[in-house]
Amino acid sequence: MAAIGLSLQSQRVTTGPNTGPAELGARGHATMMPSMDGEVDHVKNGFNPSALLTDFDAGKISTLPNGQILHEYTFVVKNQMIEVMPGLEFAAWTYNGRIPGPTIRVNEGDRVRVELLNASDHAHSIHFHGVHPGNMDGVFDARSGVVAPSGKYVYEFDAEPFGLHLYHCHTAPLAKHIAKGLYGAFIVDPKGGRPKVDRELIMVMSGFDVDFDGKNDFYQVNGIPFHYDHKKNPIKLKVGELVRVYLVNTLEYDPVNSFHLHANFFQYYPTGTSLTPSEFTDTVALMQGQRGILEFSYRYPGLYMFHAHKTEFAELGWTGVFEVEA
Ligand SMILES: [Cu+2]
Repeated sequence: MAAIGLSLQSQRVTTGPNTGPAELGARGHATMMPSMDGEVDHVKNGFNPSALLTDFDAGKISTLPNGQILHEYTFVVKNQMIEVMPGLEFAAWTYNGRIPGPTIRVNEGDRVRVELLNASDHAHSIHFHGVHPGNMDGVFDARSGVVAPSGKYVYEFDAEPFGLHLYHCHTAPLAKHIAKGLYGAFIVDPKGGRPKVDRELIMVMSGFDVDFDGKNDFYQVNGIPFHYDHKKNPIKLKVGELVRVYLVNTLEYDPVNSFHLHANFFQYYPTGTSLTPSEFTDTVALMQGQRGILEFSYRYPGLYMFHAHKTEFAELGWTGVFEVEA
């Protein structure tokens, strides 16, 4: 965390006219916290994390001559100002105008075709996790899917293996390209699907380095810090409902992220590549690129936090609440 940078930002986002940076710094960590009150302008941002929770995207579906199901997507990458905290804008790079990018969801063995149009002023790519040929990997040059400004590329491959995966830009400097917002979830369902649950949610964990010093100033799921706070937009559940969370860690700069569920335990399926859970727990730690599927239900009504079990991350935005109703 960048203390100096954050105190300067805090002056802009939360404090009254008589508060200067020196005073903020002297008042310590708690008052350096940006305000949790108020909402960012979701309409201007072009996306709302409450909607992203369930925004699974199968693309344009058709059937190929060989009988295979084809899912077609168009991704546009562009420079975009995102209001990440009330009054604080961040010079982001986005896929299709949102952070995280679209949640691609297909079945194992389906064909995936993603056309990337580069409307920004830097070269970008999409690097998918999963199994595919080298020229679909989005890493080295124009022949493997690195796209110059105004250029385009089509990534196409069969979706495998089933599980929870991710995609992100893989253009140098890599950390910056990811941290500015170029990442998203890629779900490959097993043939026949996973067992039915009552509710499915996607959560992509990341951070924002708003002063560009190579350290995160805010942490969040689905793009906006503190969004799912109990005073803002808690996630409503019902007692007894079986909930499945697709959890992806794309956090840059910090080596480890985590997820902790309050007053409950969940079945955990690392990478989602098995239908048998490997752990029954209330906390998981994930390095960048790691992901897993959580399943749980609440026995009692109430407000229950979920957050990074790293206090600093939670206090800087990676926190939310399930509001469980009877
Ligand atoms: Cu990039």
